[in-house]
Amino acid sequence: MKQTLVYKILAGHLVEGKIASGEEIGIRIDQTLTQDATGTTAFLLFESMGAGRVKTALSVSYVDHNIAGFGPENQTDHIYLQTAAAKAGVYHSRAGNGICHQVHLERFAKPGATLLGSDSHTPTAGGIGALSIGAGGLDVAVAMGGGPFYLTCPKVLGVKLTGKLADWVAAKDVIFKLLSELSTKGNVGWVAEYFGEGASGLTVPQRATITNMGAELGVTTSIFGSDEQTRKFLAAQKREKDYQPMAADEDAEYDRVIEINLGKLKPMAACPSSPDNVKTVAEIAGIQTGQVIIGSCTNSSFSDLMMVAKVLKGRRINNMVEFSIAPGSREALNMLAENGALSDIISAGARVLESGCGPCIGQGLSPAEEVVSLRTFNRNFLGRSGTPSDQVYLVSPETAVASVLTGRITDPRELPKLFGIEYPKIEMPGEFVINDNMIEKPLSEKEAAKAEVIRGPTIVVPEAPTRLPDKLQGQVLIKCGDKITTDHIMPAGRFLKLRSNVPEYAKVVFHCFNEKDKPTFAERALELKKKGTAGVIVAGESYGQGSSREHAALCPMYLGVRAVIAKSIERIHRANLINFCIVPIVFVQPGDYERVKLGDRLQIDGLLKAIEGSDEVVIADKTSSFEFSGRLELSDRDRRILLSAGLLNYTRSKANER
Ligand code: MIC
Ligand code: SF4
Repeated sequence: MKQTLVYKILAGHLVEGKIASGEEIGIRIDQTLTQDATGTTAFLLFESMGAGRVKTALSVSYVDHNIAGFGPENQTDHIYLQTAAAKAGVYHSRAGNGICHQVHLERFAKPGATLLGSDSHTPTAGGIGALSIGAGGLDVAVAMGGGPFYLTCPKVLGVKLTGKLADWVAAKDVIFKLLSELSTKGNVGWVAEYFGEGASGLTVPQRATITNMGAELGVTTSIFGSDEQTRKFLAAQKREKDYQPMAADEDAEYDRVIEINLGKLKPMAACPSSPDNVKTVAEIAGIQTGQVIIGSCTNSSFSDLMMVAKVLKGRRINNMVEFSIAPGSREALNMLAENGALSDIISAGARVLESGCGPCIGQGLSPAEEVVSLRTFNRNFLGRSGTPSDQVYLVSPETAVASVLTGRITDPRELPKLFGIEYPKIEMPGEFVINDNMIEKPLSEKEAAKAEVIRGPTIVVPEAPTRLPDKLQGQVLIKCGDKITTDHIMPAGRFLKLRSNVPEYAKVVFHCFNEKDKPTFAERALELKKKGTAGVIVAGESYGQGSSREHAALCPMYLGVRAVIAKSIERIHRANLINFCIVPIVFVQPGDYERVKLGDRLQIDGLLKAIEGSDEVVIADKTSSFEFSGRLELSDRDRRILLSAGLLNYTRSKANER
């Protein structure tokens, strides 16, 4: 059969199962990446598995999220990660060296390789032809120890690109187009594979913008083939040896094909507060903006920033706009500094931030209450900026720079008319300026044996889950609606520094739903836990969308939550729930969602038996006196993990068997 590129790479890495959509498969992982906000837990769990040295071809630990250093927690994490990585045989990219996905694309990602990362935007590396998947830290820790990664063999969506982007229309507009058609819901179990002559015309950084934001569709990953563009990029990064051409077979069969004519696209924006709330920029043009930020792992490459510098050269930003740039990597920042473009950006009035996630994850630059903020990021969930009622629009760098000059949302195609600016075509540099001196090499096995791992006092080893009872007696602690993101469940922003301390971080579970002068979710949950009653979360469609943060399972688990009953649950979050022994249950009749009320006492008899071999459980609502059915969408492995009290225990018991 003619194969898609995704299936070729999966088949080449298959260790368990068979390649057919819907089947559970285990694949060998070549590379892993962790970042600091998920990485401390990943490394603590890796250490507690007793795995010693990593068994992958390459593992890299990045520090990019928690770098502002308000209080001792951030640097304590960095020191721990640096020493733990060195001992475990892992490369370590230090704070300031850049955002994990950007740096990985530049320095490490390889066409045809598998990459598992503890961050949902790991598919950025799909821009170079790597099969790259985001997962929870514990799954990554297991892969670091040489274990396979298990996933449902996906369906493949072919995205056929034709034509060529017009001037001022960007790669970001391609993914906006797709988000406007497919939305952020209902794409679980799919991957997006891009092909066609339009795809061949896109550079690797452009492709990476598209695969990065595929995360917002909720697909398992997104990928482009590896071709002449890929070779050129790798050669310019002095890594041509990593190049190999990769493509789907001609006439490969896709489960669905969508065609996008690049030539017909217009500048677009994701309006507040969801990445799929897409409109054309022309439709929203004229809205006053008070903040513009260019950065994040989606749109902060050297080429993006060069375009911005060329537009700004000799000009001044609008006096009512606060403008910042956060280059994605130190490589990009350094090159802008060397060629003078940074000076053009600074002279125009930009504030230059560190190379890191920064405002994308609410680390500073929260807008004022009424201010419209334009960002080249990938997520605009309400409150993620740090301002609870924020109005964040996601745009391309082209739209951002046009708007920073006018102070209003501006279609960049107006720039020639408004300011006489011609579209600056940015050629990919023939050679990037390479400087890896902020990437620490791991210690040799001999040196590592003697090396100490420094774990400071703000790092607390997370508690392991306990076994599930056969008769689950619980109470509904919260009833939420559709599209609850992991940002709702576990806020980042000013709480991000608590990632290495679950008892502290757990205090802010569902923080955005807590009401003044009323007990918080955490207080109510702990009260129940003391009485031996399980906490239950009830939710609508697409529960747990967004990030890979396993704290959205780990912290509720710590508070005594044992089940989530929702209309649907997103892939990474669902896996995290199982890994931390919380049972994911899907309403068989979506109408039952309406009947279950906050505070209802629920009972499931024979839960363990059901997990062992059934696809359904019967849930008795003791308060409202009715029963309803819940679906258990579990693979055999999921069942074994739940019955072993979570992935860590399961991995340990498998190791003991061996
Ligand atoms: C995000 O963009 O939400 C993050 C912060 O990068 C997360 C990871 C995390 O919460 O640490 C992600 O995308 O997985
Ligand atoms: Fe960092 Fe934002 Fe990218 Fe997440 S989406 S990795 S917070 S830059």
